[in-house]
Amino acid sequence: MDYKVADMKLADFGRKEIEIAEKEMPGLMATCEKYGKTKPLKGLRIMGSLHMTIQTAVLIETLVKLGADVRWCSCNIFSTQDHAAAAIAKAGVPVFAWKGESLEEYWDCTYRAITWPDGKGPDQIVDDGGDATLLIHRGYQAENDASILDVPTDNHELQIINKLLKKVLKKDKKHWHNVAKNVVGVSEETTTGVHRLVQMEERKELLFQAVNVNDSVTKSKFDNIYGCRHSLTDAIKRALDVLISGKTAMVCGYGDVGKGSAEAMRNERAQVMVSEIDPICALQACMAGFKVCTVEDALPYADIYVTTTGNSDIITAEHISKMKDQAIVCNIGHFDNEIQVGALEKWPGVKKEVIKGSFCPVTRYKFKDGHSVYLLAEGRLVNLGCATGHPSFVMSCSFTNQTLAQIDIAKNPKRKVGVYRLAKKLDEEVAALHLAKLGAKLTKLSKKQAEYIGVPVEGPYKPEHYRY
Ligand code: NAD
Ligand code: 3DD
Repeated sequence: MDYKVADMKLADFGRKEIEIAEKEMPGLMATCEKYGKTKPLKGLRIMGSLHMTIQTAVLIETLVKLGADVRWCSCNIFSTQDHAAAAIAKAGVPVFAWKGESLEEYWDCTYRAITWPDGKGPDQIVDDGGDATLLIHRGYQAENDASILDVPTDNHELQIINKLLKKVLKKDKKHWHNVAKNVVGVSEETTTGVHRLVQMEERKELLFQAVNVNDSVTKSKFDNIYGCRHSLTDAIKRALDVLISGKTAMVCGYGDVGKGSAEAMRNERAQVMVSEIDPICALQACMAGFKVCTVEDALPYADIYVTTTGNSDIITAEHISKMKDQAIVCNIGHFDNEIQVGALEKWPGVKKEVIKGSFCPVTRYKFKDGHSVYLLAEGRLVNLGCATGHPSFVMSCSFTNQTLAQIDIAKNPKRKVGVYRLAKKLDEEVAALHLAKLGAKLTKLSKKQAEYIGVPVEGPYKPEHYRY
């Protein structure tokens, strides 16, 4: 079977929820309407490594309607919604994803999704966090110098990737060179994945063009802010049914995700503190009424900690050892290195107890002094590990950008290797596609007014560098 999911019996339920989601995703529906006949992705092999949720299922079926030959895996071991995966498998799209994958299974799923039955790879990639892009690039580097796979590392995930690549290398010493040669480009969904791409470009390692979807305004200023504003507290409540009102929350980072997360906690009437490194974001947090301090300052007070930085070691094992009894720690950043889970597991005398399994991971750590702290989703992004992520409407904005990015790559196959963004006009079009659903009515700009402010009557209405 060219798929691997948890339970095909969930397919009908998944289909029902996909149909409901479609009503909330006007941007994707309009894109199917606009391009369904011309099929700009016709015959293109598109592999996706992006949380296998109901909303992603609608994205997948949009890509298929535009003519693509799609294979899919998730980009996180806890984020798959099994009924969505089952519905996609039943629709005939090869998908390799289930909630609660081991890391070995996760990377095996990524390899299976990126490899067509004829042994070849994709023409284009939809990536979220860059794991698919990483597998190709590390495989390519290993074919140039296999010794990189033997460099000692205490990074368990890297050991798993190295082991997988050794297996592939044994079968075909040029596999990844051939795969990379055929990849026209990748569209990257999230902030951390874009950081990885920019670093690869700076190191002159990037092997194909990339479209930065995250920095479309209608992605990061919607998904990252309003999506997290919706899904963060959903996850905390599902995990522990804890009252948030009146509690003290420490939100680490006040970027797009931090802004949405801090607002979410304030909407629940928590007392919200924020940590930041960037003086501008810190000042923004002050202006929004949040107390800006360090994690250390918060330890005697905070009941709930949320990391949102995309950085590493934000909450250390030592921090956790000094937290209040019954404190809750979670991360909503892309990777699981914002909280030092490994060091926490090894903390002298700490006792670990699993409260809930992979359907909504909750783990309790009891310290020698008697205090206990709860860790949600094993430090992985909590909104997809302990809940269902962002709602369909906001994901429609993100995924309309993803679809436009895939069309953009298909239209520019010879574009120089580099990291690109979609035109601002497209950003405005994505926004416009979502207004009617909310009953919003745009004001028409007259020719005279357009001349007065120096913009085209039909837009774009802001300069390229405008910060919303
Ligand atoms: P961003 O760059 O806008 O914000 C990150 C903020 O963290 C910045 O303001 C930065 O100054 C701050 N920061 C960095 N190091 C810090 C430190 N040591 N202490 C305090 N603050 C620090 O990025 P973003 O778009 O908000 O994304 C943040 C993370 O969330 C990324 O990993 C992104 O991929 C991920 N993300 C997750 C979801 C989700 O649904 N879970 C959605 C979108 C993005
Ligand atoms: N992400 C959050 N909710 C999601 C959902 N319901 N389906 C798919 C992905 C979802 C993660 C996105 O916000 C991704 O764009 C990111 O991490 O930036």
